[in-house]
Amino acid sequence: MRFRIPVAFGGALVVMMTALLGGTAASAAKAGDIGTNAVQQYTIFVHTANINGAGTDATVKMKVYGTVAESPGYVNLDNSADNFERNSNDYFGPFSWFDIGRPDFIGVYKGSNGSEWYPEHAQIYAHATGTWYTCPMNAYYGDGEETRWFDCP
Ligand SMILES: [Ca+2]
Ligand SMILES: [Ca+2]
Repeated sequence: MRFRIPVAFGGALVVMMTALLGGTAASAAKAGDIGTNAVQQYTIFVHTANINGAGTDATVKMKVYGTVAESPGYVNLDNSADNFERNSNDYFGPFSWFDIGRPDFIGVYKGSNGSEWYPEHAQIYAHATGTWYTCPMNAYYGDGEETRWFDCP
């Protein structure tokens, strides 16, 4: 058993690498044909509201709950830009996850290592189907650590 598990995991990694190296929606859709365990790519977008004091430098993490599965834990949302500033559009990823189905709702964590934050909405892009899913937020996060959940209708 100890030998067989890494072999199966290696197979999953090959699929993941193929999806990453292929990089196109077509190759991702092809990976999606394998079954519910297929690795697919997702990009996360967050728009911070254009209101006074909306921006933050705090750590922000997100978990996406789909109709089939969930993203693997809370994903740290960060890139080389100064993220989550007032009226900013931040894109993260693409992330390679096992197929989650249709994004149903999201959990969004904000750390206490930054000021208040007022995100307007998030969007999840499923590369395999070329579909954006919108999750309205319009939420006020205070200075402290907090996790909130939002539907993606
Ligand atoms: Ca910031
Ligand atoms: Ca950053």
